[in-house]
Order: sequence, then structure tokens, then C-alpha cells
Amino acid sequence: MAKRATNPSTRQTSTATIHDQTLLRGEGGELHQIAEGDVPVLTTAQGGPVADDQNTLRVGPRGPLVVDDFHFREKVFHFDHERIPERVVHARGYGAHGFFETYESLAAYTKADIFQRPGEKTPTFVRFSTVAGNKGSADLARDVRGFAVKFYTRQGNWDLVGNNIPVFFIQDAIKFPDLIHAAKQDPDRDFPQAQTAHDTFWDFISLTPESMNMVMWIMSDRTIPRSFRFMEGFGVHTFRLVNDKGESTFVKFHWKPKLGLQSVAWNEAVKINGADPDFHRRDLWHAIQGGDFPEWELQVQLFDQEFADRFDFDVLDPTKIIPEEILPPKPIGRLVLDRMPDNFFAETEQVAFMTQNVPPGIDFSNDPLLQGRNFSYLDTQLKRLGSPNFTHLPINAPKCPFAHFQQDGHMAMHNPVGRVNYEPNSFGEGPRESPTRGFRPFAAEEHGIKARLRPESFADHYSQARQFYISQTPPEQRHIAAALTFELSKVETPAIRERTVAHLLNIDETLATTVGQKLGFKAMPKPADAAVPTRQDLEPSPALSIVERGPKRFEGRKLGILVTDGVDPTLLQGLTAAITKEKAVFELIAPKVGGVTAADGTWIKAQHMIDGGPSVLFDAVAVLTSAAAIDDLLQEATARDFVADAFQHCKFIGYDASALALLEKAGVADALDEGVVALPGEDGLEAFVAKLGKLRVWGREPSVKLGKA
Ligand code: HDE
Repeated sequence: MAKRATNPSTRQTSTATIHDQTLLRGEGGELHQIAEGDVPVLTTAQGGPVADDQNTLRVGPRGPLVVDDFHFREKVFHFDHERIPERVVHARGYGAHGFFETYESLAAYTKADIFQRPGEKTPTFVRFSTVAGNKGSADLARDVRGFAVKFYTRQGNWDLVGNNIPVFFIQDAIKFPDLIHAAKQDPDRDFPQAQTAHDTFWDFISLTPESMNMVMWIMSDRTIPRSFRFMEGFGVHTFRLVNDKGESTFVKFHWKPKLGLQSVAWNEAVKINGADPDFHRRDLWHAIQGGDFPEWELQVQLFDQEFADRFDFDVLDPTKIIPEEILPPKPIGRLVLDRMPDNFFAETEQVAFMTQNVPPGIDFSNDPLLQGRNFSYLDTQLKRLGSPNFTHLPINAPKCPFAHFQQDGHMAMHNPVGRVNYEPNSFGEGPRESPTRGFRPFAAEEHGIKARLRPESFADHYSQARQFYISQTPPEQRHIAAALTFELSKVETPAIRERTVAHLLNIDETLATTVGQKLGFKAMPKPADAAVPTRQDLEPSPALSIVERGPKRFEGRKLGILVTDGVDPTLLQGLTAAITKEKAVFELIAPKVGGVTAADGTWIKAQHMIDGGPSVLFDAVAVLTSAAAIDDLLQEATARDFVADAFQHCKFIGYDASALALLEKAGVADALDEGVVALPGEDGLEAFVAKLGKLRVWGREPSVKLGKA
């Protein structure tokens, strides 16, 4: 029986006045009117049965509509109101349910109930997002990713509303509207969308030196992740943990993906956006539906005031990190996503994250960005969800008991019962505050003059940007230079380009010169004025590199196998078995829709036709063909692209004897390296799959870029 709306408030069906209908009780105990067969009768939202849903009510077959067609009026009225305002930032997102499991008691640091008992599982909902693009934009935009986690704890909801990058553009929340205005579409023309490669963004950035550390991060491959499953998350700000003695420990939160970090190449991202704009959502959907539940470890950097005082930077400055080598993060639990929402709108769209949702035992620091955020998130929910009762929506409601005297307002679903709706009251009714169990803010001593201020300790804008850059492997450094060149190539105002490169000179001279040359500068600008000179003595932090934190295995990744008629079934089965054994997945791509006939006459089903399954959708590829089919395959431009792109993107390529001709046609046969592997090969198919764990042959990249392949 079809299940209707999941919201319990819509399930109430009166049994009293239904005539001439058979009644059937549904899973939730609700009664449905039953038409012929086992199908419920279509009704209006008021429950009235509908006789004709195909034709409006009109006078004569060719006459006008009449106003008493209440069914049409209600149906179109509701449709007209289906959309709610999209989020002003992070509009495009995708969410999933799961749980958080605590490893060990953190009672010494925090009284938060979620961290008291080893093995305790807390339900969670996570929403990943891009920041700048509209709700319908493509997944592989170069952008920061939101990583927002709602923990439904026994002490109310805790929202850790983070990003996949541990620093931010600005130091003070008052600049946020300017930053976002500059990043999103220009107001006069409403483009470009979902990208920062335009004048206004770089104008703002080049006038905002505090953004330079973030600029290094966003120009790195962090902003083109391969999947939500393979990216880190960060709480960004310094928070506090507070124990039952009222003692505070500073904390920074980090999410580490179990399967390691991975990003795509920029050229790949551009093509994925065309081939599959839903690449990231599809990936999460398939992983969870296939039982391969994504997992992250929650790690914390814990420190006290004494550490904060001797650390090189201000721990309240959200444009700075504490390198993991200086303060190793401590694993405290794991997050597993194991269930997709039943309904995207009800859950992912209506979920309301708010930084100010913290349980007793977790508290804020004076980070001015965090404090500004605590102000913003409540407002935005009212705007978007339209009622102060947005906490009544199942996705936002706490899963622990709750009791308060807030009442009424649009769409009130849980009003207080009884006569008494205030406290204190002498009727002995209703909830009461609890000085022992309630949230008591950390009793920080504050003093100072009231003024619009920025601390001196926030003034070094370049040292950590440099540290990030020098911590990258050579291919990653090349990608940063290429990304900056690409973005600035789209900037039309020469002065903005120059101002940006002037900042780069304070970060790394080689980087600045490379970008300046590629932009065709006749002369380099002078370095930007720096309030504090760039420190050259900060040690590289390997933890900042994606390549250094990559996977050890191909597990969780996808092999694309291009097959043709006449394919050797034993070879194909051997390869797919080795992939499955590795806990990876594969998809088959065929020249025609449907599949191919193998050499032994068996029919092999393919998931993609070659035009719909380009190699950018896969982490590695193989081409298995036959002497009879290769000539036709050579005529397919998309088949040649399949191989040429995989090669250009430094992927591993497996091929059988007849597929060599395709490598030749794709123009890569003269440059074969250790990443292009003849199958089955001397070491066998499992050895090939083991190699795939490296994901890319980065050594190939310079020759491909220079066109010498
Ligand atoms: Fe947000 N941000 N933000 N932000 N943010 C929103 O709240 C805001 C910032 C982040 O999946 C909005 O519900 C201000 C940093 C995520 O629903 C809004 C400032 C970080 C999400 C808002 C920041 C974030 C948001 C828009 C500067 C990383 C999506 C819709 C002070 C630590 C949550 C909404 C979801 C969403 C305001 C800066 C992360 C307008 C004022 C730093 C992941 O309230």
C-alpha cells in the first residue's frame, strides 16, 4: 500500500463520516479509502475523494472554467507554493542519516552527555553542500563544501556546522554579506553562477589580505573533491569543552574520512559537470543504498590557555589552523551514514542547522566569526522555513524529551497542554529550569572598551598561507598555480589581477611568478604591503596535503570497464571479481545501449552507452575488446576520448591485446608508463587492482600538460 506523507500530523484520518468507500488500515494505523483493487482513493488535502483528476470543471467541452472547481484550485494553489527560499549560501546540498559512536568517556573534559559512555550511539543527520551556487548548480563547482552535522543528543540537538576547509575568508562576521555578494552572481547580469572566476570575487579578495590563507586552500584540489565520502570536515572555530567542575578546555573539531582523501583534476571537474551534474549526490546515494556506508572519525585538538598563549597565532582567528604536527588530534568517535532520507524536501531541504545549538558541556570561544554566526542562523531559518515553529518539523525536532512554554505561531503542531503556559506558576504544572542540568555558559571573565576593533594578534595574513603552499606535493603546487591562473584569466580588470599577484608575492615567489607569467604580465607588481612580514620558519605540515593523505587501497572507488562484442568473458569476470574482492565497484560501458555479446555468446549488460559513460566518471578504467570489434570502436570519438582523458587525468588504464589499437588512436601509445597496464598481465588481475589504490600516476602530468605525451 502506498505510504503517504511521513509527518505524523498528516496521518489523522477521521473514520466518522466516510461513506460508500471500503476502509483499509495502513502501516501507521491510518485508514485509507479504497478504490478498485488495492489502490487508495485520490483525495484533496482536506480528505475529499476525487472522481476526475484529468479534466478541470468547465461549461461544455469547449467552454470556460468555473470557479467552484475546488479540487483544481487547491491543487494548483499548493503547487504554486511548493518552493521555499533557497539558502542564501549553501543552497545546493545533499543529506543522509546515520549515527555517531563515542569511543571513550571524555568526562575529564566535558559533561556533554554524548561523550560520556564508550559505544554510545547518537542519531545524526548530515548535510553536505556547495556554498556559492544556486540550488540547481553542478556538483563539481570549484567551491568550499559545507559539512554540517546535527547530533540528536539526549540533551538536545548539537549542530556542528562545518566546512571541508579548516579556515575561512574573513575574521569578522560583519564582512560576510560582502564576501558572499562578491562571490555569487553579479547583481546586474545574474552570472556567473557557482564559480569564483570573475572580477567581483577577486576584487573583494585582493582588497582583503586576511583571506590569503583561505585562497591557498580554495585554489587547491580541496575545492574539487571526488566525493563527499573522501573529504575532511572541520568545525573551523575554536570551541570550548566544559566539564562538570566548570573547567574549560579549548577544542577544534576535525572529521577524517575512513577511506582517505581524494579530489578530481580541474579538467575532469569541468567535464563531470557536463556528464553528470549530480555526481556527488549520485555517489552518496549509491554508496549508502549499496550498503557501503561512508564513515568519518571525529578527532579533536584539545588545548589550554597556556598552549594558546605560546602558539604562533591567535586561536580565536578563524583564518588560522593549528598544524596537526604541533597538536596531534585525538580520535574520539566515528560517524557512519547509513540511511538516505525518505523525502529530500522534508529532510534535506528543511533541515535547519544553527551554530548556537550546543548541549551543556560544549561552549563557544570569542572567535568573532563564530559569535556572528550564532546571531545569523536563527534569522535565516525563519526566513527560509517561514515560521518560528520550524523546530516542530521532524528533521529539526529534538529526539529527547523537551518541554517549554513557547506556543502558537504559524503551523504550531505541539502547543503546551493544560491551562498553565508560563513559569513560575503556583499550580505546580509544567517544566521548571534546572540549575544543575541546564546549560550554564562558561564563566569567562571579559573586560575592555566597547569599540569596533580587530586585535593585533590577527594581523599576520601570509605566514600560514605560505605554510599551506610549501606543505603541498609538487603536483598539488602545480594545481594551485593552474587554478589561480584559470580564475584570474576570467578576471577582466587588469588591476585586480595585479593586486592578487602582489599578495602571492608575499606567499611564495615562484608561485607568484608562475601565475604572473601565465597571465602575460610584462613586469611583476610590487609585493602587497604586509602588516606583518611573512614568516619563513614555519615547518611544512604534510597533513595539509591531499596526496599525502590519500587512500591505501582502491576500496570504495569505481572502475569503468569499456567492453565490446567479443570480449573475453574469463578476463572480464576475473577483473570484476578482483574489484569486488577489493570492496570497490565497477560499471560497464558499451558502444551501444544495453550491453555486448561476449566471445562465448553470453549477453553482458552494460550500465552506460559510451557517450553517457565518459572516463571522468571513474577512478580508473579498463578497455576490454576483441579483434572483431576494435575497428568499429576506433571510429567512436567518445571511445578515443575515454582513453585520452583517462591518460590526461593521470589515471590507471588496463587494456587487453586488441585494445592497444585504441591507445594508439587516442595518441597515448608512445607514452605508456607504469599506469597503463596490459591485462591480465604477468602479475595477474589482483596485482592490477592493487596498483589502482594509488589512484593517479602524477609523474605523468608534466608531460601531458606540455603536450609531449
Ligand atoms: Fe554559514 N551560513 N555563515 N558558515 N554555513 C549558513 O544558514 C553565516 C560560515 C555553513 O547544510 C546560513 O541555514 C555567517 C563558516 C554551512 O543547511 C546562514 C557566517 C562556516 C552551512 C549562514 C558564516 C559556515 C551554512 C544559510 C560568517 C564553516 C549550510 C542557510 C560569520 C565553519 C548548513 C542556513 C546546511 C549556512 C551564515 C560563515 C558553514 C545565512 C553570517 C565559517 C555548512 O545563516
